[in-house]
Amino acid sequence: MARRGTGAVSFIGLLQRIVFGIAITFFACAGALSAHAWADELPYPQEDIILTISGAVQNHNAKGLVYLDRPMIEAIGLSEVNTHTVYSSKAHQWHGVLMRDLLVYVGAKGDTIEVHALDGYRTEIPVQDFYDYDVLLATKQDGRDLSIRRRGPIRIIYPIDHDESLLDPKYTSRFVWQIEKMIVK
Ligand SMILES: Nc1nc2c(c(=O)[nH]1)N[C@H]1C(S)=C(S)[C@@H](COP(=O)(O)O)O[C@H]1N2
Ligand SMILES: [Mo]
Repeated sequence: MARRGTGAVSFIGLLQRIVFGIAITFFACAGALSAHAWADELPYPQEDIILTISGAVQNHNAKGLVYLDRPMIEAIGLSEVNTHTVYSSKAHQWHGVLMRDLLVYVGAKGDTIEVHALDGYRTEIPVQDFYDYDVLLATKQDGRDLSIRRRGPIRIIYPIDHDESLLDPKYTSRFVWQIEKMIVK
């Protein structure tokens, strides 16, 4: 009787160990999987969304795309450039994030960016431009946040005062203002 009892206890003990082992394995795998999923996650914007990036992007904060607010864009790292735009009468001081840094942040895997503006304007920009030149996605002009009225909330600024060849219409059509959306292709 005592023997059978011990046998029953050790059988239950073995069962417990097996169940425990399976549970440990399950949680370890689940942990590894969620850690992997987490690596692709970007924080969700806390303020007004001013830019949506979709298409061939590896990092997301919504299904298949990235929403960004001004603080998120600026947190990538602000650079500064002093330059005219195509038709401006004087040079301005621009602050913004380098386009190549923004593309790294979202994990862009493509060679072209389709840029859409609030006025319906749309154009394609080769990613190569962002490695050939310090192209900014500007959030500030002369120290002030860009408003829609002042061609914001964000606009692309090429350093034309530093390289005259950028005044070619091939490039000037890429100086998109009032940007709302980018699609990586
Ligand atoms: N949203 C938007 N961006 C745009 C355009 C436009 O019509 N809408 N025109 C483009 C063209 S063709 C040129 S030459 C430059 C002129 O920019 P600027 O007036 O700021 O110098 O803006 C570019 N960006
Ligand atoms: Mo233009």
